Amino acid sequence: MQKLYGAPGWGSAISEIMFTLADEAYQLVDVTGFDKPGPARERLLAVNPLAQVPTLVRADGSVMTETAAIALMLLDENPHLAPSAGTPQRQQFYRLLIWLVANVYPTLTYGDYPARWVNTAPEELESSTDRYRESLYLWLESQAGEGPYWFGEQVSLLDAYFPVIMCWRPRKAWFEQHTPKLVQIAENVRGLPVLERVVDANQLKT
Ligand SMILES: N[C@@H](CCC(=O)N[C@@H](CS)C(=O)NCC(=O)O)C(=O)O
Repeated sequence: MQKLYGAPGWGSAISEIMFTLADEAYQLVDVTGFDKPGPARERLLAVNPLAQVPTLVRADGSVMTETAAIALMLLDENPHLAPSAGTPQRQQFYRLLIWLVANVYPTLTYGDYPARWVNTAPEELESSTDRYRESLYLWLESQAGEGPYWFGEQVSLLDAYFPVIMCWRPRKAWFEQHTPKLVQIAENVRGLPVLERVVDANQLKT
């Protein structure tokens, strides 16, 4: 069976939601603590030189990373998990999927570990990336529709991001104040009965 390297509540939770929506089995390899030196990091480094989660090792031994790439891979076999090809909504699906990983995720790459990237004033890098991320989420909120999911009644793989990012900085109180539509989508996704196990295992009920 394919193995998903991850840690509860981390980016691997996004992939867990995607796999569960797609009804595709995986075995979780818990590498909690992988962002510090130690056996968990060594285990992850053996399959991904970036030492990031999610990292997926497919049944044939090939390695797959990147939440957006995993989403597109799953979409091949599960076309119902995105708006139909050729529609304006499908174009937005592609756009926002890549937008999230190209813009929001790097703020975490640099902001979560500022001392990795600068020798002086790492706290400035942390706070500037935090502020930038907030501005990104405000824009995303301005693009959101009325729900219940991002593409209305249709649950898509894009929805997998919302319950997880709500648990990260700028955290729940900020999201509730500034991005109520994103909060509502996250809540609706969390409430899908099929996701109950994954939501609990990743402690996504903030
Ligand atoms: N672009 C990647 C980003 C993955 C990523 O940065 N994951 C975080 C955890 S949420 C991580 O592994 N951080 C540790 C690090 O960057 O050293 C994706 O979309 O999967």
